[in-house]
Amino acid sequence: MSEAELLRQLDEKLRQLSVEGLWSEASDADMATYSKDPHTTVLPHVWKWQDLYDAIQTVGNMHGLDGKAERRVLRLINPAYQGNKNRRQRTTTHTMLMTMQLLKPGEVAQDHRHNFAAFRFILKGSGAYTIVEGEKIPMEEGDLILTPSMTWHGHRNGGEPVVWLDGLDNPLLFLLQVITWEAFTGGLQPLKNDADCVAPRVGLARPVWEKSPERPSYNLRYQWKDTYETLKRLSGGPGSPFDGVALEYVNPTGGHTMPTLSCGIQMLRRGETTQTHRHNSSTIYHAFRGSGTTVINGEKFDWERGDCFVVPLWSWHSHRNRSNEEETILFSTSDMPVMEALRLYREEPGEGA
Ligand code: 1HN
Repeated sequence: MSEAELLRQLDEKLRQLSVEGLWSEASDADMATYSKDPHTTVLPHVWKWQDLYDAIQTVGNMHGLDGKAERRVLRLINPAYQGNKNRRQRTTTHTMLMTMQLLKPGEVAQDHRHNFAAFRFILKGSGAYTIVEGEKIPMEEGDLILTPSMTWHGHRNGGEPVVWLDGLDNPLLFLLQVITWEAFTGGLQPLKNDADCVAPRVGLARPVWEKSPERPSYNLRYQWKDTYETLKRLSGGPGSPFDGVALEYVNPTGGHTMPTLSCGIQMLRRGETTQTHRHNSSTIYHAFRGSGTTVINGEKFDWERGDCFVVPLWSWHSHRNRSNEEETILFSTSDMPVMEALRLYREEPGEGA
């Protein structure tokens, strides 16, 4: 018997024993993804505002929230994951899911909680609010609202149709096989007294009778007027060479927005082009104001107001505001806190940076 045939028989026997030699073909293919640089399956992609907005309006005109779905949500699927059989693996990046949600006047999105973290970034409309752990959080354009892991949350709308983006870390928790989800039973969650809310504990003037371990580990609402004011005031300074006037939404201790997700907002000033860099965290962007071009591994991706796009991990990228008249503002979310917590975070400036 030839050596190849002997090996084939051995491999077959090993397969039955649920073991495999590092010499087998399958392992060879696996080894090809080991290299000096990280290997990602995430593809860069742009989702156009008009396509998403038209689709969510169409669904909104077709049915209400009762029965059909708990949330009227459109999931942004990375082209690389479009073919995945399991819906849980049809995600925006390997670690994050971004969705667009529409809540119409008078609608109630039922309360639930889960161990995956989520946030909302409000795009359009006024008069809706989210209840997080009994705290009523108004949703206004440009606000960032968090629903950290295991917080009860539901949405209500007493105003105009409201559209927002949700960002979630559920693909990561799915991968870790630790996902949990539960519905709130017995109607709607009750509202808390003001004195029990997070909001009066996370500013720079805080209750003296509460010490750090008792303080909330998260903020719930970052209002657009404050965020924009900060951007404007810093816009006369140098900013980051890679991101322009870039801010991270921090938690009350100064750490990342949430343990698994960082949220950011950046202004690219008129005509501003950033320097190229790369890092092993992935980012999902939303063009909140203005228009621009992001070069990802040498390929140009144009985006306009309202578009969303993905920059996969370890890809070289730089941003440009295409307008010489208007500032551009990008909202973003990234899985950087995960890499950092695991001591895996790496970043590199591009040539000439
Ligand atoms: C979810 O619970 C919300 O609470 C939005 O508004 C989007 C996408 C996947 C899984 C759960 C929400 C979601 C979601």
